Amino acid sequence: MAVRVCRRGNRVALHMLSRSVSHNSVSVETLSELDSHTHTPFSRSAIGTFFQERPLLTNPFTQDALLRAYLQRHLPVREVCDELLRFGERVVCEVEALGRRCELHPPALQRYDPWGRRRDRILTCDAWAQLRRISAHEGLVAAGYERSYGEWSRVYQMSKMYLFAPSAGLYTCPLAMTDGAAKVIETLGMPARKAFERLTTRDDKRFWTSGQWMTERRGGSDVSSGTETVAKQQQDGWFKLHGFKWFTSATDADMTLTLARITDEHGRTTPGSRGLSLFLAKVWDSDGSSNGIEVQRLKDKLGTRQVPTAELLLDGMNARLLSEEGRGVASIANMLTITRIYNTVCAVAAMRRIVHLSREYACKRSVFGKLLKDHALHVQTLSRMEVETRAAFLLMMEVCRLLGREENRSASERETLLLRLMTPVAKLYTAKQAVSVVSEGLESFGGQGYIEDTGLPSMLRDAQVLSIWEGTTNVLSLDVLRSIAKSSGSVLQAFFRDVEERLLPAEACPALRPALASLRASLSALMRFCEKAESRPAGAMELAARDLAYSLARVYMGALLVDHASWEHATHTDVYTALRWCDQDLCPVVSRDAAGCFDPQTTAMDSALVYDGLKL
Ligand code: MFK
Repeated sequence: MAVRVCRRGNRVALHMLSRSVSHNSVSVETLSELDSHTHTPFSRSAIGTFFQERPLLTNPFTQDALLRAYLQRHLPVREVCDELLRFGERVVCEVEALGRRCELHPPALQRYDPWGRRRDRILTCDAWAQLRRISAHEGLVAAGYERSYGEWSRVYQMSKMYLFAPSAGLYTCPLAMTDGAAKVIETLGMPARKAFERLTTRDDKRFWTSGQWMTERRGGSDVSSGTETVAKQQQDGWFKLHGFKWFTSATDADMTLTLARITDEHGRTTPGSRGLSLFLAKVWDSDGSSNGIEVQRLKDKLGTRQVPTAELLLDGMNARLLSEEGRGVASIANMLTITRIYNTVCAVAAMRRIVHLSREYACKRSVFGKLLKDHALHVQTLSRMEVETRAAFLLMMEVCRLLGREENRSASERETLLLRLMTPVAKLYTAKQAVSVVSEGLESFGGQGYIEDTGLPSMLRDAQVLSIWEGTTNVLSLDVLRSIAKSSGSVLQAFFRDVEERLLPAEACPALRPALASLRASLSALMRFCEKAESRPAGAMELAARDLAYSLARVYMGALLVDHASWEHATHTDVYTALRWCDQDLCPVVSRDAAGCFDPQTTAMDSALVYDGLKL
């Protein structure tokens, strides 16, 4: 057997050449010629007879015991169950293949037409268009606004999204921004009713998706000082925007929300957050030409290759002012809440999908004389992935439930505070879990997990973005501090009360005692840590921000698992999950504090360690 390498452009094709040896004569055949020989005994023995069965994707709704139990407990409506069962089937039979096609046929930029005219067309594959149609018909955004299930509408909508996400080739990205834009328009009192109707319709001919253009070259996190785009008011009241957007996701969107600084009659702008206003603009005109936008290039990304992400020069883009002047960040924050919740849903869905495939594979892969599922150490690894996934699932659902209650105007003050606090906590924590669980999942397939055309590696690439876009882990940890400061600590009081109440029913369940004890000890330690916050030296809370956010996440997830395990129809598995979750360090901010990690001198030590040996 020999290998011939052909180079065409950047693509390398490997051609296997088979040498069929008959005594002294060697003849060289191509692979296609070889195919016609596959029934000869010799070629069969060369290939071998064993072929590993691949992991099979089956209906993700029927496979998900916790999703079904959660709905049975909180939303026991027959039609919801039937709908998710049907949709789960569609995901397997239709969406999965479309998502894969999007990965294999990434978008391209057609900058010029054959006659040299500038076009700036973003070309996406037919599968991307089909996912758009399915999203509209299935009401993946619309369901959040139809509110057919009252305060449970977001739980219903996000259950569907959760089934859709891991198969959908990142079409959840435009859907997240579309939902976020609808939320902003609704919160601002419907200043753009027609756009809202298009964003939330089930009619695919009328359906619009939206972008969210916030990131400029000076900063994706520091939006307030990094935004250079200016908006000049025109005589008709509209604005022309000039600037450069460095990362715009799903740039094939129909419209976008974006931030810019309004200039006064002398061309001056107000610096910082107070100078930013929110604008709505159509991206493309009806003839397909862009609205004063030049697409500089498409980004060459590690993952999310299915999604067109572009650098854009705004060169007189027509836009209308959506927010009050200077209220851009506060107004777009409503979009961030929605996209961060979508991020959470996608993270949990990615974990669920890899666990689904890993456990299925373990039933058919045999090594060292038995199936993987009969190797206790392998099953222990899968079990740990399952615990992470279940904890993340309950946190995701709780945030969706809180959002639904707020939108249905049935949220208590405590629930509103919890939604504000737990949105960044859920986003930052589940994103990190997803990278870790998906990575572990790939390993459970051995070398096959590293092979591109199994479809597994793209799951890890796509998971990696979850902790980056929509605010990195540290930026969101600082957002947690912002929510504490802005509410004068009320978000923490809401958190402590909520956890305490969730633990009460578990007292009647002796099996949960170790988890209960661990959670109560962690909660008390966390309260003491937070009480001392004001007396800490300047900068100490910022140093503690990430560990604080992790502690809030772990304690809350533990409380949700214990709450679920105390339910009258809970299973032994539910109790076991809660116990396993609570045997970790639930409150790293307290243990790290005890180790002196937030003392003033540690910053100098951290810096000395990081820059040890750096030659400038
Ligand atoms: C699969 C799903 C994925 C979704 C796909 C989406 C793809 C799109 C990709 C992207 O667009 S990524 C870009 C995402 N960018 C970010 O997430 C920005 C990250 N940076 C931050 O979040 C900063 O913290 C922030 C820009 C908000 C800081 O801005 P400022 O101006 O320094 O914040 P400031 O002054 O603290 O707050 C201004 C106002 O906003 C305040 O309100 P008031 O004026 O009424 O006091 C804040 O309370 C409010 N605010 C800020 N963050 C908030 C918030 N309100 C509610 N929730 C928040 N999270």
